[in-house]
Amino acid sequence: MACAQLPLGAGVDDGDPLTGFVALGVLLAAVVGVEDPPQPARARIATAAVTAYRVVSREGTRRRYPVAPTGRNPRLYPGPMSDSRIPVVLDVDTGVDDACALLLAGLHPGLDLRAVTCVGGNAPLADVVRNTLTVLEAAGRSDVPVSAGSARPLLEHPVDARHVHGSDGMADLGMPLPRLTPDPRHAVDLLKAVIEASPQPLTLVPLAPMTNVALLARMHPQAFAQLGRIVFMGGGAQVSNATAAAEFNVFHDPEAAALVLDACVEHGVPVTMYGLDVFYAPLVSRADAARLRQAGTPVGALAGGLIDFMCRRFESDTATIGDAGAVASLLLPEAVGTTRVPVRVELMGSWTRGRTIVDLRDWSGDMDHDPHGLAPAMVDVALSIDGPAVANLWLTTVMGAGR
Ligand SMILES: [Ca+2]
Repeated sequence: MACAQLPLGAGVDDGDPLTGFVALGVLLAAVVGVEDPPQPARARIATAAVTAYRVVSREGTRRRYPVAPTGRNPRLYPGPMSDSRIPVVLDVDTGVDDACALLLAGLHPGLDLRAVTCVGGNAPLADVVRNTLTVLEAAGRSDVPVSAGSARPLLEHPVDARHVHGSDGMADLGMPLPRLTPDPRHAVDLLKAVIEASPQPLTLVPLAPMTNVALLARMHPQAFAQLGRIVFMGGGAQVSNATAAAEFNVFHDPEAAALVLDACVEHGVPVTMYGLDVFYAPLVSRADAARLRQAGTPVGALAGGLIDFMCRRFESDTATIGDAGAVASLLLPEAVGTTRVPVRVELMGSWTRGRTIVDLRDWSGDMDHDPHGLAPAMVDVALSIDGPAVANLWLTTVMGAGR
């Protein structure tokens, strides 16, 4: 039956006569038991749905955004039918899994990596910058500017996670120092410049404590407002790691995370939280790492070394690609299930500071007697994921690099 894959959300309620007709036709076919249309016809139906448009009001302006089959805005979820690459900027604290994310962002043909900004997190800032340049050099992406940003959180003391990521922050692979050098601009200035220079709205992917992003919001709010979307790795609805309550990135700069969510509300920037509820699901194995090394490429050697390190570190036959999953979600939106719900960051609390309060309640209840009310930040929170699909996207991308 065709109804399981109907693009109903696209056409029925957006007032568009074409998609409305298509959706109605397919619905009628489903009701009367007509067989699935042949593949070319199905493709045309999908194409018609994804290219339909509706007017969306944002910040007092009226823009025309294409409407995806899911009813979601394909500016945010371009999907495989998009003809153009997705312009992205990564903010990183490289970091083993940041390195995995940089490889995917730098190598996948569906992404246009415009810049990378660095912040202290998994390792001290100087190590993060060096590691980031090392990865981009291995990926052959010397064209991507890399800037150093904040060495420490807004209020919290600087800490790192070298006990997880190795003494150099990136698996202690003994790689030679990169020949690439960082852009002299501060990360916030680079972010502003890249955002303002882009003819399309950029997708910003913070994979670290959001100190740089918070500073951008405060120092250059007009540039922040031009962002097309933020997809951040951080937080968790029901899973934590840094403490019993909180995830590492948000815990180490909770003020920055709260400020960024607040700025997204103020400026109407859509925001997706790729947190610990899905973070551990995309797994690659020691056998995959061996295949990567056998590829005989700089990318294969690096990627295989990263996975091997994490397998040994956690005494497991598999390792998560971590932050790379957030990047993969841009390319495989259908593989990551999100729910739009209110989110707050706990800034007080004896034992809960840095926790993301993801409001999963049924709002049909009595909200009048909730003294907190609903959080103003509506966030697309990733709650389910097709881990193998995401892991496979990463593997095939890095495996094919440099051949
Ligand atoms: Ca990270």
